[in-house]
Amino acid sequence: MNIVIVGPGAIGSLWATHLHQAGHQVALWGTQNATHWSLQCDEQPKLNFAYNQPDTLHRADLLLITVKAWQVASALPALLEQIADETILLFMHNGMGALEALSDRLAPYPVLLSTTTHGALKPAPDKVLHTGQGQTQIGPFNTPGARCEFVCDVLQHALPQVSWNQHIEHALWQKLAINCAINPLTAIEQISNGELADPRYRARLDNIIAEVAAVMRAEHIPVDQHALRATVDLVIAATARNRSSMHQDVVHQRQTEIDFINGYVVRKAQQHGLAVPVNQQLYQHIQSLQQSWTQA
Ligand code: KPL
Repeated sequence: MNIVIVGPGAIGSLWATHLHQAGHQVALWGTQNATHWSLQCDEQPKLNFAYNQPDTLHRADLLLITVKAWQVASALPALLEQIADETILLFMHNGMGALEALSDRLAPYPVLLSTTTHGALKPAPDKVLHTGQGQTQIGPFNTPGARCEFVCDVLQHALPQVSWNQHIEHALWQKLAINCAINPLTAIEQISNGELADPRYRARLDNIIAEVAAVMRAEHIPVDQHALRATVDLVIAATARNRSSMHQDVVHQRQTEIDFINGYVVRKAQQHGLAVPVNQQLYQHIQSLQQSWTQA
């Protein structure tokens, strides 16, 4: 397939190298001023990719869009102008709600959503490290997307395990709950994921998950609150030495994904008349941190 990776950060670069190795024609689309880009995954040979070449968009069968949730709305219009109506759009990012305001514009295209637990790190612009084996789920955002289950096999062949989930929003909510619990707390406290196992964080983690579970129930998303809470502890243990993406964003004073993580929960809670004070407080804390950098 002709595949363009839009926003080749750590996860995008990981998929770029694996899809290339699986025999696909892969190109990159990003913010650098370049026409070619090379990438090396772990100790594999360096691979060369076309970069920001409009003809790669014109003939793309699949766009794998790995920009952050808050970048989707600004990146998408220019891309849509350059692709064919049959081009499949597959989004892979933390958080939810990035496509809500765009669903009319996306209606003609087959659109897929995904969530992955692979770990990746980009220590240099041309280097990506696969730091943890994970799993990927993909599923449809709209009716044309529901006919694209074969994309699951394409991805599975390149970087297993990949499964098709007809109700991908269920998996996205599960991941959202995990991010609501781990990301803002690690960012505010400036701690690694593993430090959240300290008993002093237990009550706050319990409350975050109880609030998210209440919103999930209101949204008719199946949820077992105790299992979800246990999953958060498993992720904390499995990623103990990692710094969460929001912690890293805060350290580097970069815009975070808070609007699409706890912010999304707060907006959904408001729609259902639910109070989510702990998520609201975390949302406001990260927002005020962000504002302090832009005002400085
Ligand atoms: O997705 C993550 C993130 O950092 O954004 C977790 C699961 C918390 C791992 O660090």
